[in-house]
Amino acid sequence: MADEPKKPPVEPPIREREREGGLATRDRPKVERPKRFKVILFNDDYTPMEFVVSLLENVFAKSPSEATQLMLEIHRTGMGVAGVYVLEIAETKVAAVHRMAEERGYPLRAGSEPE
Ligand code: TYC
Repeated sequence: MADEPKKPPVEPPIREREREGGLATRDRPKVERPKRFKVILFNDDYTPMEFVVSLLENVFAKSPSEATQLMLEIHRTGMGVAGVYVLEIAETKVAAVHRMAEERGYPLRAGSEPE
C-alpha cells in the first residue's frame, strides 16, 4: 500500500471556448457587456418612509414620485430593486445605504445579486 506509485494530478484540458469566456468570439470584436447586479432594498418595521424616499432620490437618482412608489412597493412586498449597476457601483450603493441608515440608527438593509 505504501509502495503504490503516486499518479500525478490530472489537469482538466482548458478548452479554447472556456479561455474566451465560453463564447464564440472569433468573428466579432471582443466587447463584452459587464455583468449587472441588482441592488435590492428590504423592508423593516422601523426605518421611516421619508428616509427611504430621500435615500432612493439621493443614492439611486429616482424622481420624488418614483421614489415614493418604490418605497411603498418595498413596504408592501418586503423588497424591491432600487437599481441595476456593474458590480463595483452596486457594492458602493449597498455600502452607502448601510452607512446612511446606521448613522441614523435605522436597521434598513440592502443587498446585491446578479441580474
Ligand atoms: N416599513 C417601513 C415603515 O412602515 C417603511 C420602509 C419602507 C422601510 C421600505 C424600509 O426598505 C424599506 N416605516
